[in-house]
Amino acid sequence: MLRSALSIGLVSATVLLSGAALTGSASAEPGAAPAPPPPGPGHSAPVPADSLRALGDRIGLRIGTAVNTDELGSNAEYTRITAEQFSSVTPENVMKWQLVEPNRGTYDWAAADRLVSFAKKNKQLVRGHTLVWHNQLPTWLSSDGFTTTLSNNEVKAVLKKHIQDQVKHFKGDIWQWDVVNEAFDDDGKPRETIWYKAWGGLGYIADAFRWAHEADPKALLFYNDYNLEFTGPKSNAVYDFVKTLKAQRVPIDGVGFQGHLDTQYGFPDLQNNLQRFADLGLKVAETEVDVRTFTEAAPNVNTPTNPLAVYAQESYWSRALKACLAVRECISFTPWGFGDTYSWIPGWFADPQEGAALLYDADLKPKSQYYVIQQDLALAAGAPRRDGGGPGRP
Ligand code: 9MR
Repeated sequence: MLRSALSIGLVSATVLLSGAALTGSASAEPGAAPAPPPPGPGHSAPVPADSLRALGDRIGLRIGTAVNTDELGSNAEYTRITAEQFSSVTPENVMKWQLVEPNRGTYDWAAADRLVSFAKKNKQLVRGHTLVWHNQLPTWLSSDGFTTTLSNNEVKAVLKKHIQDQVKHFKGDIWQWDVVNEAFDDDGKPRETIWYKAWGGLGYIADAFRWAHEADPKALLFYNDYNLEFTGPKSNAVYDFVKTLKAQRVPIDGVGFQGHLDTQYGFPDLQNNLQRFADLGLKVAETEVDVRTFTEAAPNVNTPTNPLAVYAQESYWSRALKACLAVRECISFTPWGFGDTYSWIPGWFADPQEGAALLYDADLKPKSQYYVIQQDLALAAGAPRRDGGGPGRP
């Protein structure tokens, strides 16, 4: 049913476009609506009524994607899908410290700026990712996130400058900032990163949120991590920690649940975790969802070894979305990219091989997982309407 609705949607978009191209100046008749601009790199395309973004809009839920900025603009199909299907974008890499300040004191904002301007043209909001992390740091600062040649005072000074400069650069353009990413280990202990060591504890996190808030008081500020989906030592530790941040009036607005799921593990009690964090007075979001499964060896890294695995994947996608739908404070649902070719999974989980984790296949064709999500959104009109505001606070 929805499959055919989708193809009808695409057909009408095509008709609309070719009609505009054919009529040209004829559309300048008195009273006629102006022809929509042709889709292309950086140009806004008409949003199909059955797209994920249009369906999510009906209940105020932003459907996002991580974006590979090398493909955006250079790959027409990738660009079209980014514009048509998603109402929020997250730079997969280009706002990370390693990329914005590869040489100390010299910023390169070019790729991130291009994404922000694409988002404006396409009426999308931006999740800024990420200000404080132990990965993808420039080598002048640290090659592993745990050791550095800088003194503790220098580390503190460079983090403050980094946050102030980056948040000011994008001031007014960022809806949600992942201020701090992955500060806890799976056992619930703080990760002993260069930040932890310089501060002698987790004090860097409150400072980071305060500096970010000063630089852009309207941006929503998030703590972001993986495996918060499951109740356990990590999720409990982060829960207790953000509760103390709230008690200390640190300007934290939300918690991001990355949602990197795998069919070999049971589905987490995600809704319960989203709700208990929301009950602390926080917004929540699913920020990096993918659902991996065992796949064949290279070059078929996105072909599941078990043909039945797709049913587990469909179920996990659906339940991950429904957990967000059920929690009013869940303001965005963001898969970590949309084409299996661009996913981080096959490269990272290669022994044993896993892959096929996203909603679109290696040829950028929607998979059955896409249609499940589309149908869930189409049926979600009765879910609580949410208001994530944006950019900035509601
Ligand atoms: O998808 C990102 C990949 O291209 C990078 O090589 C990798 C480096 O660690 O980071 C990936 O994105 C991560 C995100 O920034 C934070 N959560 C985990 C994501 C997957 O590793």
